[in-house]
Amino acid sequence: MDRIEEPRVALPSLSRRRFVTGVAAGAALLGMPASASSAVPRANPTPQTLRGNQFDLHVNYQPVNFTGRERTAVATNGSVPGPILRWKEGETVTLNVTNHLAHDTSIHWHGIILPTGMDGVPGLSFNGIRPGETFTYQFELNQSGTYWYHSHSDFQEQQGHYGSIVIDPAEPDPVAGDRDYVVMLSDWSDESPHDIYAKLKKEGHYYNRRRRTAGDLWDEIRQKGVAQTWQDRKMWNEMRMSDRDISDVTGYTYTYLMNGQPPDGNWMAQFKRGEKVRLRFINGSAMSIFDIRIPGLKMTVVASDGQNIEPVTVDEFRIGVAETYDVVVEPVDDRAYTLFAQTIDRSGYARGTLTPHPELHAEVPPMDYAPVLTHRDMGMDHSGHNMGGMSGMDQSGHDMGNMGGMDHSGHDMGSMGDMDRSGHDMGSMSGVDHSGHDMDSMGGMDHSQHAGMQAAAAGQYSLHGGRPELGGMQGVWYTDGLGRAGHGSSSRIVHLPSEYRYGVDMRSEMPGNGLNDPGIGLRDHDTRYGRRVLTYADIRNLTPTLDRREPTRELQLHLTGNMHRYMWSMDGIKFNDAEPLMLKYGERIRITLVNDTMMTHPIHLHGMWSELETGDSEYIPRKHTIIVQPGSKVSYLVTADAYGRWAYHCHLLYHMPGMFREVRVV
Ligand SMILES: [Cu+2]
Repeated sequence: MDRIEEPRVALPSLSRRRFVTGVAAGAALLGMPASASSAVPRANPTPQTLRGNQFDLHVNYQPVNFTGRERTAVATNGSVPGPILRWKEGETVTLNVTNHLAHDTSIHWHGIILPTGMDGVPGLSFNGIRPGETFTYQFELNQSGTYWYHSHSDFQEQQGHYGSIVIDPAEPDPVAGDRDYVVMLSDWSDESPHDIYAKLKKEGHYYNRRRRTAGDLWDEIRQKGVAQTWQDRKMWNEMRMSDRDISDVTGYTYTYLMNGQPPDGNWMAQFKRGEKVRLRFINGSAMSIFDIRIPGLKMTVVASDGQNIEPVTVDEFRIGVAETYDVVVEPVDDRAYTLFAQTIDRSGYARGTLTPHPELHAEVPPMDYAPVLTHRDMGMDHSGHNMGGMSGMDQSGHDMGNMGGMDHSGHDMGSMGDMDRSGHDMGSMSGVDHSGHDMDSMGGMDHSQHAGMQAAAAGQYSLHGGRPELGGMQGVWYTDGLGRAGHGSSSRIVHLPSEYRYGVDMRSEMPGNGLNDPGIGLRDHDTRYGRRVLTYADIRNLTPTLDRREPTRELQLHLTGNMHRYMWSMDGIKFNDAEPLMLKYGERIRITLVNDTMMTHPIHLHGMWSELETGDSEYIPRKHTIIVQPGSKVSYLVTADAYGRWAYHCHLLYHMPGMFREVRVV
């Protein structure tokens, strides 16, 4: 079971010939060195930097070797990542994208504000690019900064179809840098993405090698005795949860890349002492959230998602999938520094070196401790609540692992066993009414008491059978988050009807505020390591908010899922069953996202800015991708200034099929 299977993608010789032809044509057009067209390169081709306003991009199969084994990637102009596209604000760019694959492809220009027909989402924006065809994208650039592009077709992004975009500002750049480097982070697997997805569908924990082991079991028995251990294990198993579910896909299969180089490839950037070096970090991963630091250097964060922010100096920051952060560093010593990007679950890292001399390297630090999920990540923020019935639980750390250490003495564990968990899993956990604070009521919990509330909520969460009609004005115009009486302010929760279905396994009872929280695994880095970690609350736009209007309505969406069945959705409804979210052209709305899962989801709205409400309404940062932490909520403002059909989804590639909505501006 633990063996990594061979990917089923194998190139027939005919395809290979076609691939070679394709690259040769691309090389000729772009003036690439002839060696790039040799059939099997020894080293992986490195991304070129292409400048100007006319580009010919070729999407090709490309042999690559990131792990010691040759595999076939989906490349752009023969490299993974694809070329760095360097544009200029105010210009109109034309991009001819030719598909040399055996399947449809597409390119989405992530974070670029453009007409919907140029956005590159097959089925919403256009029909996709068929094999052998060329599609011409053309749009005007009204922004500057660091962005990226990637396929929006199938799982091609995971296979290498992504690259960086840098748009130089029309006005002088407020960020001064003597050197300017793109640092594209990504994750590569020798397994085919379809195999990975199939394994996750079968077993959501497949790639999680941190689950409790037999050794842990004996330790637990030594500490707590057989009876207690058995009881605790039984509870966790029945909930089908693990406090170690931080990432779905891990270093068990992934090799993490920095500008296309695995850790031992050691991507290098040079500087001279005293120079200001601008590093444009882009997370082009399929599934990996990174925590970045450069031991020995402070980083001044100057831009988020391409937009200039008021500079913030930190030691470490988290970058969600699809986010970008620009930082400036000023090394004063004549020594090398390691660019260190460890994954959120600490199952691996990407790494490179910033150095004054190519032969000078820096130490690679050990990874930090691996985090475990806590009550806070379940949206069960019990601070300020009387934990009566859970009296023995160690609340200081809110460590779910310690939940196993719950002191059940004095409680009737028999009734605990009576807890009706059929089909409820964590839903029933979050359904516990803590106002009673009584383990007996936990045991005797009866969902029938929620029936009235279900009915009340039902009007807002009607479930749709089959795929909705996409024409006309049909859609969901209004979801009033306030309609769920009691949610948020009280400890009693209201269940969605869908929560009783198999697609949703938990619900955040009292979602915390995601702004001040550096996130799981980073919360004690200030006290433990003396590192200042960036939070969303630190981010203020450099220039004043453009649209000062108050939002006229609020859209509240829950990010939902079932880890065990590996189903992801919004409001318990997956994309195929959902109607579009309707926005009226010109209106300003507030979107509040509540994360009812234990995963960190980076949510991306196409076509319009997501103006993150970090506290100062005068300087709201504009983002294209927003992390919503487990058990937390976050809100942002959107001005619906772009007609048409737009994608709105979680940017974790394997969450995307379900955790996706069409947003339609009419
Ligand atoms: Cu997600």
